[in-house]
Amino acid sequence: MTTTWWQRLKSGLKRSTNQVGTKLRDLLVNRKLDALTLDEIEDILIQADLGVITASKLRSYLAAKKLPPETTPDEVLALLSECITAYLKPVAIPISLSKDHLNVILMVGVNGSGKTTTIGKLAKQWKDQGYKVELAACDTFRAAATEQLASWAERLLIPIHTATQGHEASGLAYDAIVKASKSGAGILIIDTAGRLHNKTHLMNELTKIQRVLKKVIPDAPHHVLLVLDATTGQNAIQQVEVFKKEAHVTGLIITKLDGTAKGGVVVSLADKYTIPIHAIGVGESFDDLHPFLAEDFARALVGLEDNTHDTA
Ligand SMILES: Nc1nc2c(ncn2[C@@H]2O[C@H](COP(=O)(O)OP(=O)(O)O)[C@@H](O)[C@H]2O)c(=O)[nH]1
Ligand SMILES: [Mg+2]
Repeated sequence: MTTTWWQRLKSGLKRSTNQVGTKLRDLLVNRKLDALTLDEIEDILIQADLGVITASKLRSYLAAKKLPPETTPDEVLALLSECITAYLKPVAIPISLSKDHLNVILMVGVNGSGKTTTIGKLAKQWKDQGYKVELAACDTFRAAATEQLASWAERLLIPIHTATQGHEASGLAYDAIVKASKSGAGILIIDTAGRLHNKTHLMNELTKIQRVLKKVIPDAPHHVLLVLDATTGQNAIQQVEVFKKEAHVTGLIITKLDGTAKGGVVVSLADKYTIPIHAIGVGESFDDLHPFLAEDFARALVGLEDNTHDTA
């Protein structure tokens, strides 16, 4: 199982690994770790979207090591991955769920970031763990959005709360939480719209949804998960800024790491914010969402083999 994940992660991160690990390895062959080489390492890290500040910290970390000339590329990459792991570890936190009450999960993020797909993946995992999962299609702006979520519900044989197109999202959220409470559901996952071009309207809608949820369960939503598309690279930082301020984000899920060389943005997010990174998406199928594991991610990113599991 873990081996399978490591292989999936490695192949999912292939483009980012080429951008970071392969380039660094090529650079480091027969090179001293002098100021020029350190500059070039920093440049490669910036190109892979680790961000200027994080890349500069990693450069300083390596410089402070004063590595002897015989240091091998593998040793340098191992040091880098240890430093990256240290940045990732404090935020690599699984989603906490209670078995004692209804867990209300609000999904937010811009259009196309992967909210609806991620809901399908989470619902499948949680259903498999024995939770009674229900969905609420609160992206009522587009009829297609409801259909997309409904098709996940159908495949998973789980209840879904829907409304007609244009219906007020917060009204549906209220009905859904009332019904889910009555039905004895363990988890209610609420999908939302993501029209960031109308930011004020979107943020008002998200605020209103959170307000009506609290009328029924005062500490709901228990999680506000911001879904970020890794292919947008450093733009993800701007999205965190907006949603963190307005939507009280409690955790991040980063999708589409399989489709980008910009996977370094995950390190940048971990370094800049204390917001937990719960899970990452490395593909479109049910199994392509996995808890975010700091060391695995760091080692895959710099192109090292897994040193904690037995890989053939
Ligand atoms: N390759 C890849 N595609 C993904 C991933 N997550 C979502 N997608 C795709 O991204 C597109 C937009 O996803 P969707 O869930 O509709 O985004 P939403 O607008 O935020 O609800 C769809 O084509 C998904 O299949 C992922 O981890 N990897
Ligand atoms: Mg959607």
